[in-house]
Amino acid sequence: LEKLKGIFPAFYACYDDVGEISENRTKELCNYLYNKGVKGLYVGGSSGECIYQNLEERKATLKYVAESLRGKCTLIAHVGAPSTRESVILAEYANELGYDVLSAIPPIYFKLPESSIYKYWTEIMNSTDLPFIIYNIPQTTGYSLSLQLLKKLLENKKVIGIKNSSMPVMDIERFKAVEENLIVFNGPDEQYVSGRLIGADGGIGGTYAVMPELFLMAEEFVSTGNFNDARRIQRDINDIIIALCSLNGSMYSAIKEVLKLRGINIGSVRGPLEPVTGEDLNKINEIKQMIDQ
Ligand code: NAY
Repeated sequence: LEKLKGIFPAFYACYDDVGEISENRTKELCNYLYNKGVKGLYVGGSSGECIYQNLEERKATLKYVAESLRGKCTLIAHVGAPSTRESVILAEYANELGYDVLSAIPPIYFKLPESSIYKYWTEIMNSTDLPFIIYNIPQTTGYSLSLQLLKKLLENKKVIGIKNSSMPVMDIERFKAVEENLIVFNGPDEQYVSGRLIGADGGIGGTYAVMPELFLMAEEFVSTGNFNDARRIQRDINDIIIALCSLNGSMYSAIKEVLKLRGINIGSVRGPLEPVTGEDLNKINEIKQMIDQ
């Protein structure tokens, strides 16, 4: 399980200039992050704009990432989709491609009982032999993982971890209290250091890929017990996240513009996410400098 401990950027959707999935750009981003030294990637999640892509597009991204990095670092495939049927198709495909681990959000749109959520995750798990990471992100799905459902899910040995994006860091501690060996990933990037101190084994985050150096440094400081420096890096990270979120357009668009200045062009975002425009585009360079310092 060592291969699951550390920094896992949530991989971004990589589009060409007309907004189609780009093989070249996907592979470029893979190499960029691999060369920075990340532990692995979380592919096709929120930051991958999975919610705005059809099945074929999601499969294409899974394939290009596997072709670039399979066997070189740990690849986690997010396969959550509106229907169980599509989620299972993605799970089986990720398995064929050689992904190491599967993960999924709970069902979205309809508010379903825990029995349905249990069944949904279980059917995904039953479709392959791969281990599974629960994705808990109440602020977007409306469902917050209960300890009761977690205990029930843990009867299945395929459940090896949780990607926890809920805001209370205490949730990480409570999940660990249920099962110490469970791998828990910190979700909110603004709380990486606190998440680690309360028990997270590493993190999966939407802003890691635009500033991998900073998260790798924060992790280094935490794991060597250098907490003052860890806190200092967390402050820098939070200044940058707040700046990324302060522009018109979506955070992911701001991130993609910064990446362009860093030499990585992965296109823009898909509607309804809005691109950064006008005056605010001029602020991108300042954000890049905050990262480079
Ligand atoms: C994913 O699946 O792409 C993620 O890991 C995204 C997790 C992000 N949470 C949300 C609500 O989007 O990393 C966080 C988030 O981007 C970060 O904390 C900045 O707010």
